[in-house]
Amino acid sequence: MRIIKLGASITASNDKDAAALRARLKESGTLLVNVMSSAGSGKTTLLSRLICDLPDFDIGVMEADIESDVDAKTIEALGATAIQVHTGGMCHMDAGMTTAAFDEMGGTHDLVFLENVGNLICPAEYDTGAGCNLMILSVPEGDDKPLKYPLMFRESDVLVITKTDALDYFDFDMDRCIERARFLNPKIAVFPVSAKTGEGMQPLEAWLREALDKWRN
Ligand SMILES: Nc1nc2c(ncn2[C@@H]2O[C@H](COP(=O)(O)OP(=O)(O)O)[C@@H](O)[C@H]2O)c(=O)[nH]1
Ligand SMILES: [Mg+2]
Repeated sequence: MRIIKLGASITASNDKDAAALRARLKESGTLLVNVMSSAGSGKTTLLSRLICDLPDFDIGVMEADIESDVDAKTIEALGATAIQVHTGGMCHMDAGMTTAAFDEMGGTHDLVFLENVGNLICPAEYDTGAGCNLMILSVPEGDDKPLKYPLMFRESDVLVITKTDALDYFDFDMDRCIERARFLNPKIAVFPVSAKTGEGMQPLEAWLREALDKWRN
């Protein structure tokens, strides 16, 4: 298990670093998916399910956390390449940090997921160089989150609404949530899923396959 410690990029322009990484990823045909959500909403569980459901893809995962290596261990146990990134207290990954983590991971992969630091604020403010931003909102967090964290919903290409197996226990109005998200970002693709039961995963996986095809063409 490799753990690397990274501080904020000292490069003046994060956007420049992001564009450079994206160009490299395009060249190598690797789709980098930046996964963002609150802590505990289900990022690692969703990634674990995707790794098991997409055995034909070579998948790498960069786990960004302030501390610990539990998520990287979970991912590695499933047979995917995992690297744990310690952000040195930073609440997000920037493009320089993502590039360093990607270089450290090495190898060639079809899909690389960046499990960003858990919060709905800072990660939305930094372009990591990813080809796709995927955000997760879980049912227990509530359907009002698009109202409170609009930038995250605006910056995301995909919204995964997870823990749908818990819908009976929470006052979560799915239609209202999707309407609020689409008001902020009409183009956002929305997938209600349960990473626990597997319900709803198939359309999300089909979307990812298509996104990889588009990235390569
Ligand atoms: N009921 C239910 N629980 C889930 C689901 N996905 C994740 N969890 C639980 O939510 C908690 C946090 O999940 P985790 O993947 O570690 O979240 P992360 O911090 O965003 O990576 C764990 O107890 C998971 O078992 C789901 O689809 N349904
Ligand atoms: Mg996690």
